[in-house]
Amino acid sequence: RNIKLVEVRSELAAGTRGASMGIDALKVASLDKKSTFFTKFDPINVPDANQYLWKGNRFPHAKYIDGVHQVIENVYTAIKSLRVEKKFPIVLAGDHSTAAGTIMGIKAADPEKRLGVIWIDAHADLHTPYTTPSGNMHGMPLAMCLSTDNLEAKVNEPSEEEISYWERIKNTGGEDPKILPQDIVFISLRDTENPEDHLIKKHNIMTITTDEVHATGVKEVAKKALNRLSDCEQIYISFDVDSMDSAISMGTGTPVANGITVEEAISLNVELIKDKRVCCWEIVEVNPTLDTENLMAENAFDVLEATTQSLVHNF
Ligand code: DIR
Ligand code: MN
Ligand code: MN
Ligand code: MN
Repeated sequence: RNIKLVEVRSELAAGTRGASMGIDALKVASLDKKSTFFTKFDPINVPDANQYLWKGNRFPHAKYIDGVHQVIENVYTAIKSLRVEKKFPIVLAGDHSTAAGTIMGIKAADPEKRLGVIWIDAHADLHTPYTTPSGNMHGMPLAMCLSTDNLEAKVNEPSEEEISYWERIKNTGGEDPKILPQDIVFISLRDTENPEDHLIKKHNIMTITTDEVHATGVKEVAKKALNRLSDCEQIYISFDVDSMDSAISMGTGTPVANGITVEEAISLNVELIKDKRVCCWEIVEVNPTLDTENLMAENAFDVLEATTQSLVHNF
């Protein structure tokens, strides 16, 4: 297929600084591994808004939401036009918030097609400014796409300005929700807060645990996830590197124990991307400033390279 590499160097929405360097750490990893991967693609760069970091944050329940809004609009525009041209975006991003722009762009290019999401992540990223424990907007992209405020589980009192930016973000690419909650599948989810659990329970969102991946194997898990999305005509896969176990993921902002292995991550993504409905794949949250060696990026690069190879070989 017609692959287009997309680079998004935003780190505004992560709680720890440094995720904007994740893409370059992946490139260093590819050189150390003597891979020609990055010579094969001519990437496009989506403008970030990391200059907002220097102005300081004035939004406690949605940090840097003015800049985050700008980057999501940029990603939305880039992904929409790639999808209109029937390109397959492989997105390399910093913090996970920008995945909302990716989803909104995919949806806007084919608004009549039902879009499923496979979210491989330790976290559910279902927070809103009304529920976030941290104010970090990388915990919010799926709520943006569901267009929910989750007021039933409200814990914060966001300001008028925070709400006004939040409304604008949710309405990027149109007011309707971009996805249905039943069209999300979580894999290796293991670090959620009560307001997220509320949504997962209320909408019966499928969650495949790490133990299930270990026990039944990657092929069964891939089949189960893809079957759940049998009514979807398009599928987007979002791979947050913190889905992998904290033993091999120090180089990410929020490592969590009991994650999948790098081998499982590779074969899972290789398997999933064989489904012809998959139209975009994204990898996020590598932060080399938190690593001693470039181990996180090296593991993440192996997933990126193997997944892309699977995509190329199966078409
Ligand atoms: C937590 C952590 N749920 C929060 N979220 C992370 O702050 O919203 N998402 N790390 O990737
Ligand atoms: Mn995430
Ligand atoms: Mn995560
Ligand atoms: Mn947490």
